[in-house]
Amino acid sequence: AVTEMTKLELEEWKDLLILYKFGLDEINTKLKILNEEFKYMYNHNPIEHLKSRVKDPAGITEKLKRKGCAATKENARQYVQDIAGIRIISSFVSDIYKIYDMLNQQDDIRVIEVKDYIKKPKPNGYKSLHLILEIPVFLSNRTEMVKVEVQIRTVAMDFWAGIEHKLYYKYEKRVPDHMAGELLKAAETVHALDAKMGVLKKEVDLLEA
Ligand code: 0O2
Repeated sequence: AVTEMTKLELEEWKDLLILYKFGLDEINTKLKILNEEFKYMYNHNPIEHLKSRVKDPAGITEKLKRKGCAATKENARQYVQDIAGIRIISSFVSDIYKIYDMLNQQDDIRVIEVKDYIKKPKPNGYKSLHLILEIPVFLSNRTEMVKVEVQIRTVAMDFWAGIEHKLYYKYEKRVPDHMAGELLKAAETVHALDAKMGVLKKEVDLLEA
């Protein structure tokens, strides 16, 4: 009976979640074009790789609970910004802002929020550029505006975030002090590595110019 219930609940979420899947499809196509055009013009891919996902209903209702909201689809649309999520990994910090500029320029994309955890990292050392975008999805009988959360970070930032995320959940959101200290030191190393790679990239660009 439990699985039947779950199946029924899942059905109810399906029509909402498919909208977010379409939103991801739209942004993914835009990113693919930008990456290919950039490669064609400058012989360099600003996107190393990317991953996208639609949050599952369990994840959405859990987030709503955390925010003190009832688990309705209306609340999900209003309060959960990351139902559709894309994580873009770049080689260089400069690429991150290039991708942001390119998305920001597109007429049909509305940038709702920018959280720059690169200029202002989180106290634990977390770095990434977070964007909440809104994009129209053209359906057979209407147009829906869909929100997509985009996280853009370097390979080094992503390596750090992956480890931190694991520790955070392993220790049930209370990472022991000595480990938090090590993570902060590692975040400084990430910063130093990204800076060094940026300098090397500039030199390579000069050689190629
Ligand atoms: P999970 O476990 O990845 O699903 P909001 O989503 O707007 O309600 P918030 O915290 O204001 O909440 O948004 P923010 O700061 O933009 O963070 C959203 C997502 O960024 C998180 O999703 C994480 O994926 C990632 N993130 C933010 N801070 C950290 C951090 O310190 N370490 C790591 N590893 N990732 C981080 P979730 O749903 O909160 O978490």
